[in-house]
Amino acid sequence: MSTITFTMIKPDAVLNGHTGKIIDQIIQSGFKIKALKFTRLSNEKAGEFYDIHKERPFFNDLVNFMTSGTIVAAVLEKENAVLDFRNIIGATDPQKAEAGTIRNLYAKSIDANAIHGSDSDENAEREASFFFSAFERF
Ligand code: 3AN
Repeated sequence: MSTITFTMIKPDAVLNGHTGKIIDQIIQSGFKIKALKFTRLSNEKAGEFYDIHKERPFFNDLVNFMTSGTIVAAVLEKENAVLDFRNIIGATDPQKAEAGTIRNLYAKSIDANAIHGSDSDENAEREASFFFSAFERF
């Protein structure tokens, strides 16, 4: 059964011109793009998106970084989408990300780590509807 995941190409990767290569890698890995847009997060929206990390010491840096420039938000569909996508993006810390993963190829540091991927089906749904209406994702 097809399931969805949600991704954002983060400001560092967009700024460094990696958007096209990253989208191509996602498609070549078997994901279907259901919705896609270039956009930018306001402070308020980023705070809401990362609400689960509110108490973490890196929360302010994370919000500042994620609002610093253009991002690319997308809803992706595939069997086993959440886990398969986390496998192609690699570990949160790019130093620990496996060779050939998106973070291994394009990320510079743990905060400027090129790309986001949902961590559960429930969060994928929440995050996708945070950026796209049901009509846009059809
Ligand atoms: P992932 O994006 O791999 O699911 P999360 O959800 O634990 O990782 O963290 C969300 C984001 O917060 C990460 N993508 C990263 O940008 C940032 N982050 C996580 N852990 C740290 C950390 N120890 N120091 C700085 N930033 C962090």
